[in-house]
Amino acid sequence: MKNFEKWQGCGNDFVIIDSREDKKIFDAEKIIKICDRHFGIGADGVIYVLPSEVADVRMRIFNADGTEAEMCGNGIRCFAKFLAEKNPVENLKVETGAGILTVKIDKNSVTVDMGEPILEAEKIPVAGFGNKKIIAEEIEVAGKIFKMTCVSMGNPHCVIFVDDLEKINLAELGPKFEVHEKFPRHTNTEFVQVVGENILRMRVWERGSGITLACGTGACATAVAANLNNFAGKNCTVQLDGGILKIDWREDNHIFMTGAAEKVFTGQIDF
Ligand code: ZDP
Repeated sequence: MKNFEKWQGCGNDFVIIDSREDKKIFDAEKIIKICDRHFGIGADGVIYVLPSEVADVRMRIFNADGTEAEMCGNGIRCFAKFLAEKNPVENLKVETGAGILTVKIDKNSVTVDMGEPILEAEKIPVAGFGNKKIIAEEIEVAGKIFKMTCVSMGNPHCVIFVDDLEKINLAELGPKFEVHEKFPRHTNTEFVQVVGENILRMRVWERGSGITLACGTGACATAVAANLNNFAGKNCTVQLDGGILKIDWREDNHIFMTGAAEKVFTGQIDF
C-alpha cells in the first residue's frame, strides 16, 4: 500500500509518490498499469520524491511506457507544489537528470530555472551532424521533408515550425519522429505555429507517453528554437492544448518557465 497524489500542470498529469522513507521505485510493468487510463489511475507519468545528497530533494520521472526521462518541466512544478503544501517553502533545489534546478513557488504559479539549453547535436543527441547546432535542418519522415530545430533541456526535443498546426496529424507523425534513426535516444517532437508576436502554439508527441496536453521541457525547447529561427524574441508565451506557459530565455543563458500546477486527488495504490 502506497499513498499517492494525482497532479496536473497544463493538463500534463502525474501520479506523485513520496518514497523518501523507503526509496522504493515500481518496475516498468507497474508504472504502465498506474498510467493506464482504464486499468489504472491514469497519468502521463509517475514521479517519485526521493532524498538527495546534493540538493533539497531528488525527482525521478517515468513515462507512461515505464521508461525513465531525465527531466520533466510540468512535472517539476507539480513536484515542488506537492512538497510546499506539506512543508511551506518558497524555494527548492531539486536534483534531476538535467542537473540541480531551482524552483520558486508562488501562490498561483511556479517558476523553474530550467538551466541552459543544449544545442550541440552530439549532446542532444542527434546523429549525423557532428557537433553542429541543428537549426532548420531537413529531416524526412513519412515520405515528407520537414525542417527541424533540435534542443535538449536535459531530454531531447525536435521542434518543427508549421504554417497550420490543424493540418498536422500528430498521431501519425509523432511515433515516426520518436524512433527516427537520427535520434539515438529517441525524441520528443513539438509542432509549432507562430500565432502572434512572441506567441507560439505548440502540440507535442512525447517520447514514451505519446500525445499529451502539454510538455514543459518542450515549451522551453520551442521558445529557444523560435528565437534561433528569428520567429520570436527571448520572452515568449507558449499556448499548449492544456494551458499556457511563460518562457524567458535570460541574459545568463538560463531558461525560466512559469506556469500553474494543481492537485487533482489523493489515493492509495494497492495493486
Ligand atoms: O523526455 C521524455 O521522455 C518526456 N516524455 C518526459 C516528460 C516531459 C514532460 N512532458 C515535460 O513537461 O517536460 C513531462
